[in-house]
Formats: sequence, C-alpha cells, structure tokens
Amino acid sequence: MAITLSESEQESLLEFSIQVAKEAGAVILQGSKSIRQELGGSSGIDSKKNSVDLVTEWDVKVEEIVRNAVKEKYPDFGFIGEESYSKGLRPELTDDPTFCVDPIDGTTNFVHGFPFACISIGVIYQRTPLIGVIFNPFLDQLFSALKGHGAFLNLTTRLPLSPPSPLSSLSSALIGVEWGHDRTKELVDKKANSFSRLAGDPAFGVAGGKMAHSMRSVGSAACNYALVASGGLDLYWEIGCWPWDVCAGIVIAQESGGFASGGPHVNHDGDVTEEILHGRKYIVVRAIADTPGESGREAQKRIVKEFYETVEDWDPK
Ligand code: LIP
Repeated sequence: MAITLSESEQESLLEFSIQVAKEAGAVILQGSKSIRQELGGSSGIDSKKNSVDLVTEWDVKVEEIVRNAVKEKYPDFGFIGEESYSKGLRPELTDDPTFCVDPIDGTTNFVHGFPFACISIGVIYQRTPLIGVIFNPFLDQLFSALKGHGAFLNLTTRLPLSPPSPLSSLSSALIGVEWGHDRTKELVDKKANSFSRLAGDPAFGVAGGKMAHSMRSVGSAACNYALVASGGLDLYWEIGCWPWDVCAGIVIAQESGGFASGGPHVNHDGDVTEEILHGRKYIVVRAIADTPGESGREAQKRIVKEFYETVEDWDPK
C-alpha cells in the first residue's frame, strides 16, 4: 500500500532534511579543507564521463551519510542519489516519498574552492517535488521549502528577498546559464550560439540578439535555483542536469513564487510532473509582479516563450 504523509509528517520530514543537510554541510567543509591541502589538490578526485565531470571521495562519503540517516529514520522511503545512481542503483519512481539527493552539487567548485557548492536534498511525493533543502556551507546559506508553506533563507527570512518587480523582456534580465559537462563541438557550439543571442546587440550584427543585462554561471544547478528564488537571478536555464540537481531547487523556487518548468515543448501550469523532473531540460523564472493587464504567472510564461524562441534546443546525451 502506498505511503501517505499527513501535514505534520511532512513538516517533520522537512525538519529531518534540514538537520541532515546541516550535518552533511559540516562534512563538505571538512572535505574542502582536506582536498585543498592534499598534494596538487587532485588526490581523491576522479572523473565520471570525462575530465570535467568530477567526483570526489567526499561526494561518495556525504551521500553515504545522508543515505544512512534516511535508512534509519525512513526505511520504507525511496532514495535516488547522484553517486549511487551512477553506480547503477536506479529505483523506479512510485507514489511513495522518495529522497532525491545530490551530496555535493557544484563538485567542480568544491574542488577549486569557489564558494558555490551545496548539498541538495529533495523529497518527491506522489511523483512531484514536495520538499527542498539546499545548504551551502561555504556561505552558510540554508534554503528550505515545503510545498504550500513558503520558501525561506536560514529558516526565518522569506523568499524572495524583496518584493517581486515586473520583467518586461529578456533584455532587462540577469540570466543563469552553465557550460555543463558535455564539451563536444556540437553541444559547445549550440550553447555558445545560444549565449551569443542572449547577450548580443542586434544593432551591431547579432541576429536575434536580446542584449540581456548579463549572464552568470555559478556552477551549481541547486545554487542557481536558490538565486532565482531569492530574486538575484531573473531566470536560470540548463539542459543536461539530472533530477537530484534540481529537485530541491524546484520546490524552493516554486514556493518563492517562481515558475519552474522543462523544455520548450512542455506545457504545464501547476505541479512539476515526472516528465519535467526526469526530462533533463530545466528552466525557472523568478516571481514577477502582476501588472495591469498581465498576471505574474502570464509574465513568467511570456519570458519562457521569449527565451525558447531565442536559444537552441537539443537532447542531452
Ligand atoms: C553540476 C550542476 C551544474 C551543471 C553540471 C552538473 P555536480 O552538478 O549543478 O550546474 O552545469 O552539468 O550537473 O556534478 O556538481 O553535482
């Protein structure tokens, strides 16, 4: 029989996830010190798909810590983790609560000491993200949300950090993008063309250029979602991430009033579906103020439409 969660059980699950994220954060900090003290800084660092898809012993260690804590407290819940998934542990998603965890999102940053790396703990329930906890121990920032209860920074500050403003078009947006791990010519060209159209000046030769205010790459999908939820980024887009990179961020962004969706052919309004979660194409737009004649949600959809008319689309490998 499927497991059902009452409101108070959902709240305890959030508290548990926060507790585990804090414990994991302490280990991430310890790992970061240790990895940077080691000779050449490269011992214990491995690569998965290629030389830029990094994994460290600390990713594995942190996932173990989270998995064991979950096993002890919630033995019947599912568990999808980045590291165990890459080793072939790939449970089917059911209606039961399922943890969806990236032990260190932003591993490259973790290795380099660039302070945007975090633990990302999501809980999927009835096939849609229910809980999101992102903890960046380098900046001591804890983002958390339970569906229907708002999103918070460090437990007490509501997100977004300031009241949402309107967003007239991409030309006034600050956009989060990433280079990702796939560096084949075909994909690097598609990304570069997309970035060029987002940034370029149409009056000076960039056909279809939007001349957005600028673009940022912080190197962690979860941190990008948290930045959109805070209001610092207007939107974030990436093709090629996995559910554990985005699951927690989706809830936090949605609960801050943001609009989280998938690729250009996805058409949805409410909950993020399994198709979006597993679709490996992600877009999220910050909360936008209602204006006369256009609701905030309509504005978010307008921005998504403008965005997808500007960038290229491809299927991740
Ligand atoms: C990374 C993401 C990053 C993205 C990479 C990768 P990891 O996660 O958060 O934004 O560009 O493709 O998925 O590997 O550091 O956990």
